[in-house]
Amino acid sequence: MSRTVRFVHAADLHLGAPFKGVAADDEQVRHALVEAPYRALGAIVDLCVRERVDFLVIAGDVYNSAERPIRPQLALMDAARALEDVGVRIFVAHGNHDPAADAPALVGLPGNVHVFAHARVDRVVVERDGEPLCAVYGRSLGRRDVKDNLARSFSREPGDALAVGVLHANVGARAGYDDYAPCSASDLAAAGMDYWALGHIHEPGVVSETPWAVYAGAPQGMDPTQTGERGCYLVTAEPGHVSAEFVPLASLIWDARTVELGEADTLDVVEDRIAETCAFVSRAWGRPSIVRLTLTGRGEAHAALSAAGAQGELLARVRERALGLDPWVWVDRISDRTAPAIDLEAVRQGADLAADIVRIADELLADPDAARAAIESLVEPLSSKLRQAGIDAVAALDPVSVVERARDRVLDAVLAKEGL
Ligand SMILES: [Mn+2]
Repeated sequence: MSRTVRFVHAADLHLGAPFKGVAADDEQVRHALVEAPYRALGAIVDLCVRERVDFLVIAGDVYNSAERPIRPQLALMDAARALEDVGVRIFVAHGNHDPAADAPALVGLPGNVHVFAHARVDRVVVERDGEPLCAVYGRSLGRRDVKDNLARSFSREPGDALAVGVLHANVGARAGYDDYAPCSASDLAAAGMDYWALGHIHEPGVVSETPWAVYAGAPQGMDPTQTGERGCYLVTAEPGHVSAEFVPLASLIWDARTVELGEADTLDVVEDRIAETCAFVSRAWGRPSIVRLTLTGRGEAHAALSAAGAQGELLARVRERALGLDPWVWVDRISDRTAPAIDLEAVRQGADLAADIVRIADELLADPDAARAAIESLVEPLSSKLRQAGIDAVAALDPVSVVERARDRVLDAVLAKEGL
């Protein structure tokens, strides 16, 4: 009889999250945002069924708020019933968003659900064919701002063939997250678990492999900063050996891209460049996505974008084009970080550092042989090695464009320092 345990580790579902900070006036986008956490829960259930796992653990923040509105509670009940039908148990530890104390239970949960207590660590033994298989230890946060080190209250019993710990905690004082149930990786190691199923940090990631301690991350990115793939972990464990595989499940991807507009001179070219980026995002994820764009580069586009009303029109037009993609892309925001084109003639007339740079470049541009010699002198220390490798590093270069690019790069740095 196999002693191998398989389970899904999820966390931070935030059912009922309002998605603050996104101004999506498109009905399709708003609907996708509201539904995304529920779709993630549905995808977790599908994964449990497909992989025929023994159990599911949810390491806190199942609900987005302590009030726990009715729809999130019904959604968890539906998920639990679906898993009860296939004999999968669910272990839930509450987190800082949905602390265990004062939780109004408006909906009854089926018998396959175990919610961990908050006053102490609970231990539940999962059996197979009447034999103990794995002990699951867990502790909920009793209130939002728990400052105690709860990891230290966990301790494996000597007879456990396998032990899994479930906790919503900030391990290693991770910046950007509230320091609730703070603990260190060595506190986790001291408890003797084979696998720590952690919640709280929305970025998925492995904290340690000895023992395994993993943040599942939110299965659905919750705001524009939670970019990229999100999901949960599928864990396979037997005494002495654990492996964990990240499984992507988000129905909606947050993305942030930079659009370089150096060569773009007019607004229509800018629009096409942005549309190309959106088409790339659509293809890359293969799912609906919400993107924040930053426009960069020095050139004529800056003047076009600075014209009255230009950015509002541009946003409306690219939104419409990106929503027409399949899968669609919603452009949440466009930030203009472009800089004005450099008026070389005006700089040349000056007597400052920028003028010196332009004059040195002018001399090289007037004499392409001198430019080529200057570039050759740069690679001179490597010339014999390059020859041995059969590479002629200079022949393929156009000295004029090398000098122009170098000039513009240095001027960019100088002018940026002067705030231009
Ligand atoms: Mn959370």
